[in-house]
Amino acid sequence: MPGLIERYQSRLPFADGDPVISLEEGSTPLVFAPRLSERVGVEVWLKIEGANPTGSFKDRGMTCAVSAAVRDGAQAVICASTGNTAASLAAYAARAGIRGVVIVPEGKIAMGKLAQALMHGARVIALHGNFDRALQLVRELSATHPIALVNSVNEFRVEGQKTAAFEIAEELDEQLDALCIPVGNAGNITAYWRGFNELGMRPRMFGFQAAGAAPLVHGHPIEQPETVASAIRIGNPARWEQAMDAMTSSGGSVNAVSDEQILDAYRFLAAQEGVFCEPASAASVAGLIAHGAGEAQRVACVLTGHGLKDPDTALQQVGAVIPCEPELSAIERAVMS
Ligand code: AN7
Repeated sequence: MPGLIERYQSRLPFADGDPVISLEEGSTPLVFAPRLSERVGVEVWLKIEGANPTGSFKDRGMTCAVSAAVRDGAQAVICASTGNTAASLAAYAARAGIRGVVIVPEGKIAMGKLAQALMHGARVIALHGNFDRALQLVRELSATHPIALVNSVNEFRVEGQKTAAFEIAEELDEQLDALCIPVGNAGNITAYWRGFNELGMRPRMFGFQAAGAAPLVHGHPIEQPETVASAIRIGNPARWEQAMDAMTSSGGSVNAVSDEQILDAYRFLAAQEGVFCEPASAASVAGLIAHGAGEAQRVACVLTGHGLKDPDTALQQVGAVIPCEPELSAIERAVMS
């Protein structure tokens, strides 16, 4: 499959001959979820964004943001991140042969994402502060230094991420009643809404935030957001108004889900659907289970990142392995009991 700039060039702000930094992102599976559909009583499809090259939806935005940065002559790119943007930036900067710098909240990003950022050769800076403070600082820094900011405040990120809506539309023949999606910094819900609008579609947009990090639900920024879903541990989303507009003008809503509900959906998807996503991604399904999706009959849930990103949380949720002596009788007992 071609990368998404190539696949959707006529709908993206790129011209023939522009540099394209791609890892063949996009074209991710949209998988029917029979057990989840039965549980909630509507037809549910899962958009598996963990199948992107670095394991999250961020690659859609990053191919565009880094390609544009290279086109504009940037020698370095920077972001604040709860982890996935950092991993994606690092990979695309490596691919482009430019410097990558990421600022992450110290001790608060999942192990897989940290490993990715470091392996791809980015400079990883651990801030004694949260994501919101990190974003504030990189905005100030990039305003006065020749370093391109590729958080989703960057328009190219939203442009790239809207292509996921195009893919869902193609696969479902534009027949979709509602979209369930986790909301952190609110770039992705903004992007999906833009994508659907460009096709003349108006599915209800249901955004879900972790209860301890739910500024849009409470209507004010949260000073110290907390949740097991570290990717969406964000208290002051950059695209606040656009996200609210997507939800209200589509007839959707924003709701909170507890960590317990998130983890229940996380385990359910892995054990009952064979789909391993990260905790933040499971917020979309937790929200559908807890709050429903209005009158919708056909729903898509966006699973934004791969479960392997966060092995620590996974291992805390499951039983222990079974130790065994290397003898047939022992293995018989272990397997059959
Ligand atoms: C798995 O990486 O903000 O509402 O810095 O990694 O567009 O922010 C990640 C966000 C959902 C929320 N699911 O999307 C970052 C970062 C996963 C994520 C979100 C994120 P937005």
